[in-house]
Amino acid sequence: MLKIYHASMTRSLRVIWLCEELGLPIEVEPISFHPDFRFSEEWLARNPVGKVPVLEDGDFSMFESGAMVQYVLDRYGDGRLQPKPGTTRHAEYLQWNWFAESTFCRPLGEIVNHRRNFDPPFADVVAEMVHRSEQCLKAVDEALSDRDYILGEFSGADIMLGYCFILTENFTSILDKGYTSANTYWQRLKSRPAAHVLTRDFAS
Ligand SMILES: N[C@@H](CCC(=O)N[C@@H](CS)C(=O)NCC(=O)O)C(=O)O
Repeated sequence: MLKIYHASMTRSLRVIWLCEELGLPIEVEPISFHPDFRFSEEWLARNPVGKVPVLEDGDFSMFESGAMVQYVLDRYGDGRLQPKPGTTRHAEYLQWNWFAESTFCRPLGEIVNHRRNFDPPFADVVAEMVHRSEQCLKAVDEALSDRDYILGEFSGADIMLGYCFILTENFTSILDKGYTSANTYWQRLKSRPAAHVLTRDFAS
């Protein structure tokens, strides 16, 4: 059975949500997000930079949430939730996956890190990262002007983007600045039956 090491509000939610969408059984192992644990020898052996999440499939262990989503889909998805590899549709799917983690989540992650590590956070840095996040939100909003999901039909790319919206909603107020298509999309994602796992408390 797939085992996902999970800390509240972290990118492990992507894998948990994906498995719920696919109806795959999964063991969720709640872990401490405290640096003492994340930089312990035990955790660094699983994630060499002390980050969350980690996925195990039997003896195999991996880090990087986007790679996990792709692995689960390729291995257990039976062609669901992603276009056929090698097609331009699949290229579009990859584009949004990478956009989600390396372009949209990047400034959002810096906002989170600054709030956690600096008291007070560097206001100019946070403002710049909010601005960068808003550029990404605008791009998603525009792409969604004629569709319900980022590729038209729901796919793994929506799960990748969905995590960006969790951070956007919790750590910025840019969703309040309009962006109707993006706001409607986020409500649509959250109302999917499988998305109940996003608010589940796995620690108890
Ligand atoms: N690209 C990585 C990012 C992992 C990441 O930044 N995880 C966050 C939690 S969602 C974390 O562990 N942050 C701690 C830190 O950066 O100090 C992935 O997708 O797994």
